[in-house]
Amino acid sequence: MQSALALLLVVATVGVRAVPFSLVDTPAKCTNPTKRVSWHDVSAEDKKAYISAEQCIMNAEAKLKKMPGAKTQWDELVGLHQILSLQIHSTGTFLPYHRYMLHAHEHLLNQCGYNKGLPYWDETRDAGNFSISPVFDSVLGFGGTGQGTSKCVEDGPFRNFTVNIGPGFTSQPRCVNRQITNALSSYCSASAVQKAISPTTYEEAWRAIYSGPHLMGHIALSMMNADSITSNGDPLFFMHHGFVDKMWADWQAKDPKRLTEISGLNAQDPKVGFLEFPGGIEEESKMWGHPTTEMKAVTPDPTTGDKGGNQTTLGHVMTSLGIIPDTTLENIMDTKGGYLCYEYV
Ligand SMILES: [Cu+2]
Repeated sequence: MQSALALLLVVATVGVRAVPFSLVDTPAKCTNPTKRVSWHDVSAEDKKAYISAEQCIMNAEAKLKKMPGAKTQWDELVGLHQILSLQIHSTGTFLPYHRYMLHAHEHLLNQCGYNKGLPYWDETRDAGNFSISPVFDSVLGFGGTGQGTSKCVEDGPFRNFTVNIGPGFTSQPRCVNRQITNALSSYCSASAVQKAISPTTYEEAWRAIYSGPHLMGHIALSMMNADSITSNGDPLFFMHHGFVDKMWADWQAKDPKRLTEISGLNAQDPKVGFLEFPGGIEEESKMWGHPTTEMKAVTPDPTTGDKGGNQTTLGHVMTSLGIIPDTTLENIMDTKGGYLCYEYV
């Protein structure tokens, strides 16, 4: 009986292995996770390497020719966020998709020679007084608050840099801009984070993270005029979203069952749109317009992998339009699951 069971297991295992994967992402084992370290604790040498890799992405010519208006690889990353913005905000895919996008960003950094773990910004350490944070250093950071009416960042490594995507669903060359409001940054405190990751269901947790420290951080930083569609034009966006991703990872770490727990819509309900704005998509489009025909032509079907339904499932297929291969949501649930292999320290 036991040997029959063993045989059955062998057959089952071989059977699973024999299934051809249509997606290029057969998870390997994660034995030595890379460390994602807060910018405070990154060495000067690694900060320089990260910044110069970021500049390399910004200077690299666009190669996918899919994101309308993109001239550089940075523009392609911003264009990706623009094209998917009505699917990945205020939905169940918000946390997983931004985790996947950090991974796509990491791939571009790797190609530009940066091979350490992705840094992030532990905002709890600067909450209430963001402007003193080392992330705003003009040499070993992202430059400070913007100047003049344009709020262009005029110091630091990105001061002369042009983003060609945005605002909203347009493609107009503009500076990296931001505006720090210290008072609002207190909503990114350790206690605010604890509150955001205290819910017991994924549905409540993503909403608490989204509307809590995630949203408040965006408002406190006002990156790219706080444009919900293209705020990732500011490289600081990825520091903030590492912080957001850590919140999800910390929530998941409280119970192993949470590594398979997913729910929520896979695209915005047009009547609701962004949770933080009233009126739904039509009303909100007065701020940033509509996706253009060219954008619509490359916008993925948000139900792909979700059996055609509007609810996010583990089978949900995430695409970066070619920056990295498509993958399933299941593969990115665990930051140490093999497809991904990192941890926040
Ligand atoms: Cu986003």
